[in-house]
Amino acid sequence: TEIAPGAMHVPDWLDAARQRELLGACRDWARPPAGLRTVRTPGGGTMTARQVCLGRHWYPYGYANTVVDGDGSPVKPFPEWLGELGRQAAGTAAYECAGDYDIALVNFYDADARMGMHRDSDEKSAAPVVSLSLGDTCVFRFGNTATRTRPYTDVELRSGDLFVFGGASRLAYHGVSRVYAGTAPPELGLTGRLNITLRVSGF
Ligand code: MD3
Ligand code: FE
Repeated sequence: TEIAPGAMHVPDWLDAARQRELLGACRDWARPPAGLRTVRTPGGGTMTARQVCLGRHWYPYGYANTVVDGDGSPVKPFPEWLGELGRQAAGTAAYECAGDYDIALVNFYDADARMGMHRDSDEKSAAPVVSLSLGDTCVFRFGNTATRTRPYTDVELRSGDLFVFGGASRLAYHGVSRVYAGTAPPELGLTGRLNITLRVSGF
C-alpha cells in the first residue's frame, strides 16, 4: 500500500521464521560492548526508545565510528546478509537500490516508549530507508515534509511489517505515537516492540 508518494507499507513481509531469526540477531546486537543504550538529546532529555547501531553509530545529530556518547567501543559491524535483506526490501517496494545498505539502527520500545516527530536527514544518500517491525503493534505517524504537525496519516505497524521510505517521502516527518502492549505474536517471545531501519550512509 502506498501511504504517500514513495512511502510503501507491506504488511507481513517477514514470515514467522524470519521474524524469529531477526529477533535473535537483535538480541545478540543488544549485548555490550557497543550494545543497547539510552540516547541523550542535546536539550538534556532522553529518548524513551533505546537503541543499538550497526555499521555507524548514530547520535543526535550525526554518525560516528565509535559509541562516542556511550561506552566508547567501536560500533558493531553491519553484516552482509542484512545488506541483502535491505536490497530485497527496497526492491519489493519497486525501488532501484541507489547504493549499498551499510547502517542499521535498531530501536527497542517498551509499552511506554514513543518517538517524537522528526526527520532522518543525517545520511548523505537519498536512497530509501527500509523499516522492519517486530513484536507489539504500534501507531506510526507519517507526516509531511514541510511541518512537524498536520496533515499526517496514522498507520498501525505490526510484527513482520515492512515500510520503505523513498523519493518524496524520504525527508518526511514521522514518529511513533503509541505502542499497544501485549499485541506481539505469542510465539515470537518478545515483550515490547523492535524496529530495525536499514540505511545507505552515502559517506
Ligand atoms: C520515514 N524509527 O529510526 S520506523 C528512526 O519505529 C525511526 O522505530 C521509527 O523513525 C521506529 O528514525 C519509525 C519508520 C520510519 C523509519 C525511517 C524513516 C520512517 C521513516 C526515514 C525517513 C522517512
Ligand atoms: Fe526516523
